[in-house]
Amino acid sequence: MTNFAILTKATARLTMGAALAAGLSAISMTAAFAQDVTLRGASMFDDNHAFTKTMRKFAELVGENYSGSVEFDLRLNGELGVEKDYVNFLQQGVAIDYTIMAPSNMAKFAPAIPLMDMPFLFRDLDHWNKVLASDAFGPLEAELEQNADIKIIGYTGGGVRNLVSSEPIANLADLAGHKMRVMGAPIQAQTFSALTAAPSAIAYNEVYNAIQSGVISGFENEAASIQNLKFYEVAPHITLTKHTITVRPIVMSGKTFRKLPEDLQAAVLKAGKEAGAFGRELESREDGLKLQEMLDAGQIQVQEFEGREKLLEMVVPVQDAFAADIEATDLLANVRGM
Ligand code: X1X
Repeated sequence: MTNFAILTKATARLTMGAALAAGLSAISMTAAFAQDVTLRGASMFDDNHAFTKTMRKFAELVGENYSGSVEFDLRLNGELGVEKDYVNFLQQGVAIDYTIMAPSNMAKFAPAIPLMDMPFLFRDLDHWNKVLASDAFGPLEAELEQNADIKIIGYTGGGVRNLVSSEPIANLADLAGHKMRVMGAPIQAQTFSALTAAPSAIAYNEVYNAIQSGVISGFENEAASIQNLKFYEVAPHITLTKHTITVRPIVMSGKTFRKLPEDLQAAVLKAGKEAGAFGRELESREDGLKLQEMLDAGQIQVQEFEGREKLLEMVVPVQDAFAADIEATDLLANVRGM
């Protein structure tokens, strides 16, 4: 199969998903007070991706902790769209009940939440673990719940985001003017602008095509997703900027959550927390292995970024200004100090 055929299939899957989901008006839960409940989830990936495995684990754990009847209807491969669609559905309480979502894809409703996946926030995996084991992000969760009626029930993630490009990027000189896609939250574009790149916010399901047609020269992503969606076909050069260790909330629509019986709510909260721990261990363990698999298969070329420390210096003022803007200066200081 040619790359073009793969692209056509994958893009059609992701693009049609939004339209399909918008047409689904039936609430996923059979009835608020009935015994049988069906919860619909969504994943942009197939069964091999850590997000999908984490959502399968979530379903299994809810089943173990709840004596009533509950079914899970997890739609894969972007059948229901991409994260920027999911956030609308969750906020409105239609089409899906739960998913895993990048904080930067929820900025539209909760401007402060992208602080969680701001580039260069975490020093290393230990720091990331420490922050996620604390309640440092509590105020951001509260804002999301209040503004968007979306509830964070656990945290997964653990992938390391790097530059992914059609041409090699070795240093700051190569990065200057580099046309790259970033997620929709303003802090993402601000960060990469400060690093002298030329970022633009493009929907995830348009990235492959935009690189293939030369509209952009690359983007940034973690190994699990590069491999799952075959981005290496159009962008085989990985530069190890290691700028983000992902934080990916497992989220549920507040409208769904409130309709669940109390014992099911308790099971969902417990399972969300435990599935998050499962997913964090899985993705952080697999991250390097997946890079190696792609390298061994001749799908990617990997290089270090010369002078990575300089990037850290360049983004600090952007981070400080963002935190001041969302009145989270203390929160940022607390995270940095952990
Ligand atoms: O860059 C994106 O929009 C996506 O990248 C990966 O697939 C995931 O981290 C996903 O959550 C989303 O952020």
